[in-house]
Amino acid sequence: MTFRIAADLVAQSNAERTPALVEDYAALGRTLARRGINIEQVTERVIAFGVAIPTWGVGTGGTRFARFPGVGEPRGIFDKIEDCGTIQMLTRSTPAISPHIPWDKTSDFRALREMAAAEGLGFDAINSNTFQDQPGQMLSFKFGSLSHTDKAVRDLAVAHNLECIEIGQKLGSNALTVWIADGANFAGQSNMTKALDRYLEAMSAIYAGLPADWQVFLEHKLYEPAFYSTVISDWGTSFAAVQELGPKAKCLVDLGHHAPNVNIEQVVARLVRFKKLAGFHFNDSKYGDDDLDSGSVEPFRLFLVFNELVDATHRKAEGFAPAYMIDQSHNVTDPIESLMQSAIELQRAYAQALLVDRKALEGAQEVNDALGAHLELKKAFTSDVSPILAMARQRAGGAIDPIACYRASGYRRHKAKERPASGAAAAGIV
Ligand code: RM4
Ligand code: MN
Ligand code: MN
Repeated sequence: MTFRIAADLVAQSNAERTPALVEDYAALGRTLARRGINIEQVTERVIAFGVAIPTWGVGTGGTRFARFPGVGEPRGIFDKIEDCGTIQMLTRSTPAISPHIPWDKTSDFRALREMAAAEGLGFDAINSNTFQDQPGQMLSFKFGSLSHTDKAVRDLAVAHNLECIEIGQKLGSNALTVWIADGANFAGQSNMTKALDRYLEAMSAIYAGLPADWQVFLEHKLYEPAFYSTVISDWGTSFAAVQELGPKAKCLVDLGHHAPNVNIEQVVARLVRFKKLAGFHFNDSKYGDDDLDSGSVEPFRLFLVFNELVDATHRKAEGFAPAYMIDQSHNVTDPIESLMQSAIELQRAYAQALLVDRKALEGAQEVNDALGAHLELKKAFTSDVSPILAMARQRAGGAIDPIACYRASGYRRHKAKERPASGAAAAGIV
């Protein structure tokens, strides 16, 4: 038996915190009631919100300079599921995982699905990987995959994506996310038009292999690892591609994949308008694709993104059902703590967006009261919704303070012993 956090520990940790929470929640309820908001309705919606954990996010990330592994890191997909289960147990807001193939490959996908189900986890979009060569791979993706000049390489990349769909079906997923690293480092290196043509042709072969109830999410990225141009560089290219591919293709927005200062909430609004918003890879950034924890750098921007999402729900925008996933790299924190906090920050942005008085906002917009409209957003954004988030967690069976509870459990210390093959534990540091 591997170590699991005892339900008793959560109950005890909650019992200590309940009296203060009840008081804070009641006080916030009264404040919101004066603004015509029923706190219970907000709490219900927060409970219903879920975001998928990326399986690669529970291991320590790394930069192109170094990777400093932590102790007790997951050694494979089954350990990752255990960590994701722990996150879900304490936060109750991460009911799915987003796997990455071949990183999460196993000989027994049925066992994987069963283990995930036992942890209360389902499978969200499956991510393919043609940005690396796998051991023993005969043809290389060094100069591209779906847009490669050599048809044999393109075919290999298509076959990998079709295999991902097959695996996803075994896991109960219903979407494939395709991010390619294809691009160029030098002006003139690649014919930008032909590269896109080749991509579209290869992508339509993948599209043709989608089961009836599946979707494909195209994830654009401005640069890195290609630094002069990338084939699917921006939401414009992504949008044109999904239009050409068909109704099952949509655009995925990774918050770190845009040019600096791009108005991401506006991109979101546009994609909603054209029924092409696939969903998100949430993270935060200061400069580029930093993959920092959600809400840690620009919480107001995150709120503005959620404001568009709540607005779309409020307007009952047709075909609006985005997939929510986190895509982060944890280099200096315990990944489990970062992911729990990130899930909470996403719920926070969502809850704040739910507090926007849409009628008042629209009224101000209609009469061109610029400051009045802005203040409606600010009123919601500056509201401390922490008691709502904590109450939602407690009611859903989670921890009022997930990080305190996690730390008190000694989970990482136990995993360091159970998973000696990894990181510092292997070097005898723990
Ligand atoms: C990329 C992109 C993809 C992710 C890889 C690991 O930058 O964000 O979504 O699968 O990183
Ligand atoms: Mn991503
Ligand atoms: Mn990225």
